Amino acid sequence: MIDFPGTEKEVRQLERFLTATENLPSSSELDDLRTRALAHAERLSNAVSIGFAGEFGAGKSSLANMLAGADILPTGPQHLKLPLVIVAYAETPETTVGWWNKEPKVYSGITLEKAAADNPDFISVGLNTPALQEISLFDLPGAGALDDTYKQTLELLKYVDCAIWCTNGTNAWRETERHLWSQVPQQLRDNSLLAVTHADLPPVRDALDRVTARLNKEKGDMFRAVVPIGTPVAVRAMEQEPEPDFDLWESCGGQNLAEQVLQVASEHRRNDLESARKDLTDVFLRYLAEHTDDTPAAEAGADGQAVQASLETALPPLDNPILEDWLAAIASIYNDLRESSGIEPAAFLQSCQEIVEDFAERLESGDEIAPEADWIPAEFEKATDLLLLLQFESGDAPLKDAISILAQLSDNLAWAGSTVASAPSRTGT
Ligand SMILES: Nc1nc2c(ncn2[C@@H]2O[C@H](COP(=O)(O)OP(=O)(O)OP(=O)(O)O)[C@@H](O)[C@H]2O)c(=O)[nH]1
Ligand SMILES: [Mg+2]
Repeated sequence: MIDFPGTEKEVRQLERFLTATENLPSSSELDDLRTRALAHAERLSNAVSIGFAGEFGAGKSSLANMLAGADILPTGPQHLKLPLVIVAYAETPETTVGWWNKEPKVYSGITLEKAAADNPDFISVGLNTPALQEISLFDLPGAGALDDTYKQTLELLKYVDCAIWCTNGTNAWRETERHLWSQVPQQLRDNSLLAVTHADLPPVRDALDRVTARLNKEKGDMFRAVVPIGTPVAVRAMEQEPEPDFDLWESCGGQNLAEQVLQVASEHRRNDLESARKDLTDVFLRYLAEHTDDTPAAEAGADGQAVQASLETALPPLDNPILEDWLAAIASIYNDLRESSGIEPAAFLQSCQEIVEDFAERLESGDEIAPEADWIPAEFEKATDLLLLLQFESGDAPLKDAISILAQLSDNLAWAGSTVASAPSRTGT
């Protein structure tokens, strides 16, 4: 199982940095930092984009449909002429018609034909498929060897984080494809796969070992991996009733391809997260410590851990009574844990649960948190249930889970409580 890392916490920390520096006197250093923080936040808020590129009819749209688990993109020889089509997440199905230099237009439902008639630069199809929250699919128009479409492919590849170059296995990885791909930046090549399509056709299947061996030798640093795939067979395998034919899914290359795509995308996300975290601790917080008064970070010095620990308290505006009460409550159970070596895990979990339950009740009134944080009380309710369930598990894992639940809730409160308009009056001053 490939783990796709969440980014909510880092995005909130970046947003807090941006809020905290909003009214500081402008300087070129601060402007640069704010631009950098905004870029991190945008990157982490968007899905990782996977581009499907290749020559005409190589099997790009079929493969994108297979990964989307839906027959959205037209395939085959006489289909509608389409520009770049993005398949992305949306709460309700919709089709956005986009241009590089003017406002987009949105139609409800999936209407590729109507969208194409507007002659757009790109079309974005929104589907309510949870996986699309992590990964969006960019189906590029086919690249031709002898015309300008190959330049268009190179241009469009600038918008994707990772790419799958589709090459038809009957005549795989031709000179024209090599020529185009040799102009792609190394960074994208490091995040790209070479998919050998039509691997289900007998002539390709029979020569597959030889072809993949040749491509693996030739690929050098141009692709991370070579992945053969018989797309229609993979689709058929997944459509079997009452359950997918997993053996067929594996033997036609579907399983390997899906895993490789997820792997590339999750690694990309992890790298983005790491670079954001590094900037948060090494740059953004340090800047705040130097340019604002009275933040704990001012004394944190070079100690990375102290800096990280103070992130939660230093970044939000400090007028946050519910967060202060919460942190005091948490500190008291951590103290109990530290002082009594023989404390039972179940007893610790129960204390956590009681505190979370108290705060869930306190949050219900809604007047201690910002109106846009109205989803936070439900998070506390859910955490109460989870902490109860953890009491039935054994070993150290439930304790670690409980601590990360508490950390997540602290983070929620740091954000939710710091923006409440009524907070100052509640202090009684
Ligand atoms: N047997 C077999 N047929 C495939 C495979 N992949 C695609 N096809 C077929 O090849 C034809 C072209 O596939 P598309 O997915 O439309 O290719 P494309 O690269 O999107 O084409 P353009 O957008 O026109 O450049 C269709 O008839 C597909 O059904 C495959 O792995 N095996
Ligand atoms: Mg296509």
